[in-house]
Amino acid sequence: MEMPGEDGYELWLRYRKVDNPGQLARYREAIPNATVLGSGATPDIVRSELARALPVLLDRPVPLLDQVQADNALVVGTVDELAATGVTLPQADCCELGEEGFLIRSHPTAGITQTLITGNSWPAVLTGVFHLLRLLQTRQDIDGLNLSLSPRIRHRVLGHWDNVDGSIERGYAGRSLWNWDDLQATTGTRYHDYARSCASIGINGTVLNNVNAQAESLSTEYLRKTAALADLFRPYGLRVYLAPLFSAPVQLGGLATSDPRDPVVAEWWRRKVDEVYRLIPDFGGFEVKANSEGQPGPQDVGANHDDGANMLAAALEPHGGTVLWRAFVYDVATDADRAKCAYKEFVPLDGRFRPNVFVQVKNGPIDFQPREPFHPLFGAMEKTLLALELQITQEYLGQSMHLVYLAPMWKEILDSETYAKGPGSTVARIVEGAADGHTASCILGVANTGSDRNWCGHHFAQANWYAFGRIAWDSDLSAEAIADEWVRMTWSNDPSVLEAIKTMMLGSWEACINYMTPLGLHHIMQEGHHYGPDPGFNAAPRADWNNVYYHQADAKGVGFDRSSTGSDAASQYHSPLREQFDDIDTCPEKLLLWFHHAPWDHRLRSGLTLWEELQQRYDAGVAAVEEMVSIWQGLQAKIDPQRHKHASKRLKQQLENARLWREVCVDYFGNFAPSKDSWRRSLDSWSKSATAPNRSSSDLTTV
Ligand code: GCV
Repeated sequence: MEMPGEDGYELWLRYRKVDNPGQLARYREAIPNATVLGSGATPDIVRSELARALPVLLDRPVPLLDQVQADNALVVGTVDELAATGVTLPQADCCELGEEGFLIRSHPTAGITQTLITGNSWPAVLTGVFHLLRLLQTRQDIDGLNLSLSPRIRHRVLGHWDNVDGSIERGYAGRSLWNWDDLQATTGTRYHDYARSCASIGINGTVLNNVNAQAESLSTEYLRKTAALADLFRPYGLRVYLAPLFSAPVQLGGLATSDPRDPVVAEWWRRKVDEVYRLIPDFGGFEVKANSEGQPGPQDVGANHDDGANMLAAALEPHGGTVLWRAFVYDVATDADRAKCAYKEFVPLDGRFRPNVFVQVKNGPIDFQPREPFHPLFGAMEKTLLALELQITQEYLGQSMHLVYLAPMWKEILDSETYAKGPGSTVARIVEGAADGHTASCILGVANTGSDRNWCGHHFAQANWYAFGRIAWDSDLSAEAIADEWVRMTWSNDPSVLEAIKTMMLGSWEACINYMTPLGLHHIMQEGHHYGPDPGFNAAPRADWNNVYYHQADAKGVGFDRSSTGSDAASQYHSPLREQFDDIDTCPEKLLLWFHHAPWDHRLRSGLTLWEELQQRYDAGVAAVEEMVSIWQGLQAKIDPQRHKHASKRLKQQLENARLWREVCVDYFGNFAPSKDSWRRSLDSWSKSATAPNRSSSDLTTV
């Protein structure tokens, strides 16, 4: 019998009957009923989630009891509420949880074993409830549970690049989720489902608007709309943030300047922030893009980043708000190598930011490329709070057309040794604050959500939203473990489906690198929309917007020389990395062309020359996508037809694109390489049907 079609709306919160009879019996025995203590919006959300999930998972009614009785099986409440029923947990256990951690514990009492879910706040308890449901969804053993889980990063934020007109910058899944036109009137289910999904993976903040900001986001009219969303999101533990336009005092306030050193400007912001907090008492703060890609900022009036960030921070500080000041700057006057600019601008400011300012740094020094080394600011500003910015939306990685599971990339970054304080000072430990003794910490992911029914355009792009939340909560989780959870929850617990999909996902990032930008190549996508290949692009108004700037291919070789014979960006890293990156023989091959202009006949560890290896990588990338297509075809009978067909179409498109990337890049670089013949050998076997993608990114949301 054919399975009913599914549209992907449920995401990973896809509750289905536990199919293994033994496990089902065990779960039924453990959870014959549930009791949610307390009253209020969040306890009600917990009740409704349990009422939605348990009867389906256990395939029978699971009464939600009002009262605490001796035979309560699953008891959910805060530490204080549990204590009021006579269940007192050791003080040390409760303190350890902090405000957001939760505890799930099997608790033998009066002849039965209860399962307790508790925490010091209701949002923490809600996260715990989702965790227990995840254990059921992924068919884990729930006997003798004793889990105490707390996040190591305090602010775990989604950044939406959504404009007030409903469009999304770098959005590939339809229009904005926020319907600004009738926000106050509407309390749509979709808002709740968004917040619910965030809560289920521990995301606790959301920046509602684009960092390429519009002044009107701070107008009273929009603040009221923002407050309506904040009210909806609050019970889910989700705080809203905004991205203000730095020159709003001029645009919105009618002042003559937005100079942060001017007391009139500071006062304007203080009043504006007070207004925000009157409407949204738990407002998270501001994410600011200043003096970057044409956005206004303090440097326009001769002030600097610290002046701007601190002025906003002073206004937010009495209310407990935070500034996320982005370090995505690359003024050519700072350095001719774009990769060096942020470090040169920000390192001299270390120690000058107020305690509620994060300098928010992208994972790599250019711009969310398929692979970059970690940003050298990590490990270079020990007196400053550094937030890590990741991009969930796949701007440079095939957008919502390509299946690319990003957790392995994020893990590579987080696990990178910076050597700032010797071994162990990884990017993760710096972001968590542990390496430098900071107690505040923040990670932000640029969201990939939109109005498409399946939220993310590609069913598999949902995995990246999920993985962001899980990694933000616990950066020690492996990409494989997260994929395992997500596949079980989203697709199936059938071992053959699970293993097949995990194989596709876990190889997909390296495949994408190989068919787009192997060996450290970067930024050779088509101009503007960044979708397909265009390594020869050389018509931009500034050098570092041209693709030829990034690969520098010539008769001698290819790659950007960032060693000491070139821009010396390698020296922005700590020893021993700087020496390792500096030397072509010790530089990791995955970053070879990032740091070196390598000769075409340079020998790689495989024994191949650079030119041969480059072609081999392009071939490997295409072959990996062919394999993904074939694995997915093999799953047809085991996946619902609607989602299978949707993903099939996109995988075919991905294969076509991968072949095109190979053809265009090998052809282009072949013009510089010593012998074209060596690659022509494989040309005949390539698909000739591929055509250059000639579409705007908005066309990409439909298959
Ligand atoms: C929001 C890249 C993107 C821009 C984005 C910018 C940023 O340059 O292409 O769309 O703007 O990064 O992160 O500010």
